[in-house]
Formats: sequence, structure tokens, C-alpha cells
Amino acid sequence: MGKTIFIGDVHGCLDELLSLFNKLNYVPDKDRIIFLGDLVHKGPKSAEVIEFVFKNSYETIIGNHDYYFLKTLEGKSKPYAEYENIISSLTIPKEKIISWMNNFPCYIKEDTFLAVHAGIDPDGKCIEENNSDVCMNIRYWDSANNNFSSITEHQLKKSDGLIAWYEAKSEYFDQFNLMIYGHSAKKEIQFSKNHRIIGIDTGCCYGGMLTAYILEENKFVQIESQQHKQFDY
Ligand SMILES: [Mn+2]
Repeated sequence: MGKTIFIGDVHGCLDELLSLFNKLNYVPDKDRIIFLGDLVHKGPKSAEVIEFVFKNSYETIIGNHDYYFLKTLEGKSKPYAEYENIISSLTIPKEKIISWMNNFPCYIKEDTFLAVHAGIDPDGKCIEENNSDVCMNIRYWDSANNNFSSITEHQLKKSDGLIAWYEAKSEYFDQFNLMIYGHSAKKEIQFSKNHRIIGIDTGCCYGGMLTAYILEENKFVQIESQQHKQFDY
């Protein structure tokens, strides 16, 4: 049986991604690669990362930065000047990238796992409704108002009454042996209290690590970032 390999937020860090593949013992046509989204932006080689993933037809869940990038490619928005440089560096026709990215799912749900870019709400409503806004952006859950929040850790106030989404009480979560996500960059791999929800965005683009998780071996594989260290990485 092949392995299922999840890869955290790459954010344009091609060199680290290639080093990670060297360390994974990945077997093409047998193993399954699932990128947890945010292939682009922040790092130095976003166009090259997109083309690497495209050419190898690896599965990718859509992240918030992939979504903004896709909208820019489609000419529907212009959120970051940097995206223009990424677009001009692409060697594959824009139309091919657009139709490929439009098929990125906002989650992948199997009997053995649920994989998503940012997270899900405790009643699983975003899965039922295919709500990419929640799946791509959630960080906290507001149980008083039954709503999600996408604010960062730095914007969080004690008075907010928000809890990390994966610590919300949820019968929906209990059905999964593993839920895996990226999006919230942290120095360490994040585990929920019951260790069944795992966050593997370890801030490669900020000088942290690029992390993969091999499901069948319950094993993490990490590569040290070559990027300039920012924040407390
Ligand atoms: Mn993200």
C-alpha cells in the first residue's frame, strides 16, 4: 500500500520543497501527495512552486493565498503587487493554471482523515456547504456567537472569548482519527489536546521549517528553511 503524505504551507519556498521530496522516499504512482495549500506568496519562488506542483499533478487543497492569486490570474482582483511578478515568471499558459487551480478542493475527506487549509467549524457545516471562506481562513471559534474568526494570534485579546478552532467541543471532530491543517504558522507542529488534530505550517517562509506528515508511518519529515528569519523563528 502506498503512503499518504501531507505537506504544509510552501509559500514559494521551492528549494526547501525539493529537499523535502529528497527526504520523503516518495514513490510516484504509489504514494499520494496532498498539499495543504498556500503554495504561493511570501517566499522567493512562487511561480516555480506552482509549476512543480502542476507538472506533477499533485493534489492541492486551496489556501487563502492560492485563492487571491487565482483571482488575480483571472483578472478579478489585484490584491498584491508581488503577484504580478509571479504571473510574469510563469512559463505555463495562464489559462491552464487557472483551470487547474479552479479545481482545487477546499478540503479532502476520507475514512481515515480530513485535510483542510485552515480548519473547519465544530458542527462541520463548512464541509457540508463547501464553504471555502471558513476552510481557508478560520483560526478561532466564537462559541458565544457561533461564528468563526480569522484573526491572528497577535490580534487576539483575552476578552475576545475565542478559542482555537480545534479546541472547540465537537462531536463532528470526533469521527476523524486525524484532522490535518496548515495556515497558522507556528514554530512547532501543533497538536490538539487529544492529539488527533495536527497543524503542520511551521513557518518555512519566515525562516522556520517545511513540514510533511506521513499518515501510515505516523511520521513527520522536516526541512530547515533557507529564508531570512523573521518574528521568533
Ligand atoms: Mn493560509
